[in-house]
Amino acid sequence: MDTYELVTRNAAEVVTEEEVRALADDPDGKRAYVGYEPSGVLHLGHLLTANKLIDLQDAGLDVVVLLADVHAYLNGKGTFEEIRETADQMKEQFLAYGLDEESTEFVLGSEYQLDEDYVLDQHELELETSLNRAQRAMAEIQSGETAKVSHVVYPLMQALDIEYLDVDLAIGGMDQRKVHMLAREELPSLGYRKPPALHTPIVGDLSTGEGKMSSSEGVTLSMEDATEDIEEKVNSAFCPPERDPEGEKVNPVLELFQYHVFPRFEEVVVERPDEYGGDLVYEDYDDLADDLESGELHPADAKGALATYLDELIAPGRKRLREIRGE
Ligand code: NAL
Repeated sequence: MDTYELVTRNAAEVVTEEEVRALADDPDGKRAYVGYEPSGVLHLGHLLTANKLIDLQDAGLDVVVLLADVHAYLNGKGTFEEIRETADQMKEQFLAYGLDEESTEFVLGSEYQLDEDYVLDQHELELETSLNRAQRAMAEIQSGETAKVSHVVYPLMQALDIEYLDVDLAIGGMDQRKVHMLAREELPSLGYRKPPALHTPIVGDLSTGEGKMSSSEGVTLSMEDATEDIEEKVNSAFCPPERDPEGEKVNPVLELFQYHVFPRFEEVVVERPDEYGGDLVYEDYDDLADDLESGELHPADAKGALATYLDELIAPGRKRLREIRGE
């Protein structure tokens, strides 16, 4: 796989292909970043962007992980102290998951977001941006309840962070795209660069295949899940043998294979007794998806293999979390 392919595989959107190609052609010393509101436990949504960070490290880029404590505070996630405490746990789980320690820099937002230079730039962005624009940028991030003034400050700070962390590529789920578009439009008016961005897909809820999978709504998997929890959730996951004719519902079992399993394993073995045709071995996601659709691969067998691989991915973080908690 060439570097550009590795950098962009499984991306839902690349902004722009030309800019990202230039980075892939010369990755040495280039920095990509992603930000997370600190939370005590990582779930599959975090791991999907983490897989992209691992791709980028394999491609030779350095990675910056922003533990966005001030953003979590602005988004009503708890007291500043509570949020701070979870940031370190989050870092430990990312490292256990497989981010390369040498080429990953973890930064707390509050390390620079309260400095005078930053705050004055933030206020300039506030002056440059309409309320409507900032609200639209935040619409997919904020989860529902009445918008507060903090919710329009949030996307402006997220945009400004791209400049302050001196990064060459912004990574995020598709729910972050409007913040990145705002950054591309507004940062140049402060004399800063227009940042390239790469967006990962949002994986549907495990039980229905609809909406976004997150810890707050629907069924997801997290670093807290025991092997049996993973088996149970995967076994009850929505997995229609045919693709939805209207194309509306996605198949979460296939999505998990595509975005979580195949990027991290050379091959996927689906174990089957000899009387059902024996083991199936896949090196490629499309072959597995084709077999599921044709009936060659039964959903129950696919789910069994999926649970095994997901458990293997989650195991090191689960162990680390238990150590941290003294369990
Ligand atoms: C991501 C988040 C918060 C702050 C950031 C700052 C810089 C870069 C990325 C950032 C979290 C993200 C979310 N908005 O919805 O999870």
